[in-house]
Amino acid sequence: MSAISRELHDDLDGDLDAIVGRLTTVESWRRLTQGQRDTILEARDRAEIALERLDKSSILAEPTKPPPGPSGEPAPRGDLPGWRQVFLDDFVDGNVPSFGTCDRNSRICSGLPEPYRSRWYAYPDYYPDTRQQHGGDGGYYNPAQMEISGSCLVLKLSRKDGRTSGAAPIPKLPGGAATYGRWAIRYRAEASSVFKIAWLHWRTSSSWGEIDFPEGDLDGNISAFNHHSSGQYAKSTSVPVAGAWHTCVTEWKPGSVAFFLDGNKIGEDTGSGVPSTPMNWIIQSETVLGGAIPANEPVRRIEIDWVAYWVPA
Ligand SMILES: [Ca+2]
Repeated sequence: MSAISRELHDDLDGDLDAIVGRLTTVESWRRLTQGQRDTILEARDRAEIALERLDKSSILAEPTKPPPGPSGEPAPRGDLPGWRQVFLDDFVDGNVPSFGTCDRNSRICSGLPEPYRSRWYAYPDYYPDTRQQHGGDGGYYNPAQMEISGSCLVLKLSRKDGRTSGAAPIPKLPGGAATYGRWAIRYRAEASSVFKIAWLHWRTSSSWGEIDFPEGDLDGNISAFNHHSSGQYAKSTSVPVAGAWHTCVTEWKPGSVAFFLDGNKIGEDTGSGVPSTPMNWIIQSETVLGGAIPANEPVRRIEIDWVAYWVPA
């Protein structure tokens, strides 16, 4: 039973008791004719039957649990010990065919209606990806090729005539860049030798640093990194990036960055390179960095079933 329906039901029930109780006090009752008494008792019986029906009706039925979503693992709702959830998108607020064009100043994507508009921004289509910046043969992020459908955010990566269309959605997390946090994402990717994911947190301070997880080519394995100005922490796995649903969680606390893959801790950096200044989260998906790649590659999809974020409690 929903809270509102329960409240309505209890109000009706309470009113009925009060009315009948008041009318049937000895003094009031005495003043009534037998006909008036019969009318009141019949009205009470009818109201009781109506309440009983209301109890059994679908209006007051227990709300059905949200479906688990395409990945079979429902979005994590609520706080956890030590963490307060401040962002969750399960992509169940309607389908969106395209993010459209994204404006770097307003951080608004033209194709996104609310509530997604307030939750998401993405790199605009003139932002070069990492390979384009270094070798000139990568491509650009293309928000027009992102959609929301089937309870997922879908990134459609493609390559045509030597130019990649990647995707870099950015959740608009309450509070913006933050120091410490817990980020979780559930995704499935199609394999490809042309694209990679480097879903990362980057430092907003002048001191360079990046936490990347999950990172890997779409035909490679999942790795985790904490890069910083004096070195890096790296952890590789034998779990392929593509082909199956995975849940990746990054927990960043004072003196520790821990990485969890499908519920198992795969690594933790407790070294001096653990950052202590604010970071932003970008779901950066782009051209692989190494090796020769074909000029054309058909669309490879990355489905993201849900995204969640917690701040320290
Ligand atoms: Ca979903």
